Amino acid sequence: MKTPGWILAIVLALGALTAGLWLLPGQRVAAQRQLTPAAADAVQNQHARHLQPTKGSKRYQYKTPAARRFDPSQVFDPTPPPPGPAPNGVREYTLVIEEDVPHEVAPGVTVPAWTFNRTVPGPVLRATEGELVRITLVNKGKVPHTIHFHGIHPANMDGVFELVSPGETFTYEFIAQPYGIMPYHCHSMPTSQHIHNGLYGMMIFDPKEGRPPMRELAMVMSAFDLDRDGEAEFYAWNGRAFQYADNPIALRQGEPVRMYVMNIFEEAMVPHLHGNLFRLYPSGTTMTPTEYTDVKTLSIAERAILEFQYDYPGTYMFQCHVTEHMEQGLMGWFNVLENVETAQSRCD
Ligand SMILES: [Cu+2]
Repeated sequence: MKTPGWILAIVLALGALTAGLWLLPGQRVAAQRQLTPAAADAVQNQHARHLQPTKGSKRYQYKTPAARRFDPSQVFDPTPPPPGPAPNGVREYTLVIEEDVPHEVAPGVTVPAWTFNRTVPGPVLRATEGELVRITLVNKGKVPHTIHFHGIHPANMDGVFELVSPGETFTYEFIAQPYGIMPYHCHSMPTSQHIHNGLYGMMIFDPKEGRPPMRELAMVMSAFDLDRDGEAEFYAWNGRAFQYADNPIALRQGEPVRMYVMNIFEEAMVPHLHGNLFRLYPSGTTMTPTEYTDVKTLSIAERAILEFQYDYPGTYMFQCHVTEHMEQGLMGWFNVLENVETAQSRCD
């Protein structure tokens, strides 16, 4: 009796499938892609490696707004001091350096940080272009420190040569110029260590004529390499990984927002808004936006003003678009609340 062709076809197909299952993984890929077994094994290994979670994502993934894990009282207030003229044209600040201040860098992970006024980053300093800025450094640490300010000022106010010894104070004086976002940080050697330990912050110089009033946010991007292996474990907006994921920032629909952003870590960062684009003012040193976009690569110590408003209510992520940085803490949520008047006018 002759076997029907369709049965033969099934038997052949099953045979081929079984043979395929018995081949070594490398040979199977080789058969599919016509690679040598060695090359196919390399491809397999590559795939296996790419499926591994990153160092940070093994420990944490971003949480939904409901999963609050950071103590709200520990959250760094993203609102900078308000703009406006200083009394008598003089802006005075005192920055106290302390070492080994407990700092919860991620929920449940506390590190000994070096701090200006006990926070990482240090407080946002603000002045109007042309004002005299007077900043007193009090060193309560065990090693010499300085403060180096970005901006235009004389060499003896640059915070590089004068080391302020433990127990001593030093007063810096300079004119706030030009307008823009200026970082400040310790410049004591090894500077990489002093900055990495937490001695950095943002300074905002407002233009004399001021910028249009808006809701304002000041956001420092940084990272923490806890085991000092050259690879950071945590990345953060304002010094704590995931703090604005656990405690979202509430905005109003249609509310104009000005976000001052600075990267103080030694890797490029890419601030990115979801569901929106922003007008970009590089370094904050211009009154006219140069770009309308949703990402901006900030190189080391680079900063920018982002201006935007949300047209639709809802929850939106703001993140670093370096995805590993996002997974390791550099993300948060805007909760955009519906503007009742807007909703009403839409119904009318
Ligand atoms: Cu220092």
